Amino acid sequence: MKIREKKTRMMDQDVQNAINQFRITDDVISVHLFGEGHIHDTYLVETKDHNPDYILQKINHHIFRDIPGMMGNIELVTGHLRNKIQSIPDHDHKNESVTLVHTFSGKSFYQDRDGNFWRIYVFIPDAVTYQVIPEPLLGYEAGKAIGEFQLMLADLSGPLVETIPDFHNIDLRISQYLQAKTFNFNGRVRDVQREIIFAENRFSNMQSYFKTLQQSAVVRATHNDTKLNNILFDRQNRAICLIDLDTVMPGYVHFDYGDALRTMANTTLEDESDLTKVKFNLQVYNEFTRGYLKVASDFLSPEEIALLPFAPIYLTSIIGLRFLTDYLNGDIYYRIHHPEHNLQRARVQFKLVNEMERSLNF
Ligand code: ADP
Ligand code: GN1
Ligand code: MG
Repeated sequence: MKIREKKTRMMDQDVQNAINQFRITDDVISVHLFGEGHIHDTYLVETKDHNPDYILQKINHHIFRDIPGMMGNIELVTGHLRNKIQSIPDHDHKNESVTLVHTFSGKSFYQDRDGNFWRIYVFIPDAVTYQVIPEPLLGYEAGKAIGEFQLMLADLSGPLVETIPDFHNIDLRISQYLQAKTFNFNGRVRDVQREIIFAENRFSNMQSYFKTLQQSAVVRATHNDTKLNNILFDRQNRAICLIDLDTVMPGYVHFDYGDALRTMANTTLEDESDLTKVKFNLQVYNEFTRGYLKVASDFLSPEEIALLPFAPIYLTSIIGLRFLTDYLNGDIYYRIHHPEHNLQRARVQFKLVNEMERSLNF
């Protein structure tokens, strides 16, 4: 691969060096920051013929502590998904999986001299991601896609590493929150009294729900980060695939179902500043559930199905609590674009929880 000098003159040396490690045969013509993820530095790498383009990511290794383990998971999962998809009779481009590009030494990631980790995926062209759902039927498509993802992984050969241990365990999230509240970085605690009361009032319900999941639900290979912008859609709004496979690990289907609805059944953005716009969209909830159960009712146990209704409240509350904790910690986890960003995100989640509780009768 040759990087054309003129157009890439301004390219960061580290980015250029990272790209050079991977098996890319076409000339790179431009590299720029891309997407709306909160965790990694993501770049679109365009090549001369766009056949293909690539997604380069500097992986956040403060959050993901076991990069070889995580990349091993992703290799296992993407290989398995590709085999499954290819075995579907007359499959079209509608069903895809992300594809990793390997380094010249055959690895799925590259670690540079500063200790940073990089990886490259083939860019899936003509795909759209949404921050807010454009129409309720997209919920149906997304529900089916998440059900199919779980179904395809049901016979995964080999165990998955827990890339972030206890990711959706409320006990862990409460203890991290309490630590942040006690430390009280920048004295922010006094500004968030209402949010503190709202969250703490829900702790015991969330803890009992999590305990019930541990007692009655099946541990499966789940995605664990099924927010709307982690699904690619085609121009006809059919789901192409789930992306962001970093948190694919053992979990409960309730995490995927709940996190999807946290974003899809919200009538507005995750960080909307006008809280009056935050409403729970019951039609999307119904469409999503219909699509999900169309696939998942074949493999879920009756106990698992019975535990689905509280999952959107659990996930929205836990993500709200994590945003609040990060605000109290002085914004060390999620990428923010202004000083109150995490607080704004937390407030949206809590408002949505309120709306969900009313609509779903909890
Ligand atoms: P983060 O963990 O930071 O959210 P993601 O892996 O979700 O990072 O990637 C960020 C964004 O990059 C996605 O929301 C999507 O828009 C885009 N993206 C990631 N992988 C691909 C891909 N293979 N093809 C097309 N777009 C992609
Ligand atoms: C992060 O990686 P991204 O931006 O898709 C986070 C999720 C949160 C989400 C909130 C590894 O997801 O758990 O639900 O932000 N991912 C990680 O938008 O913490
Ligand atoms: Mg993402």
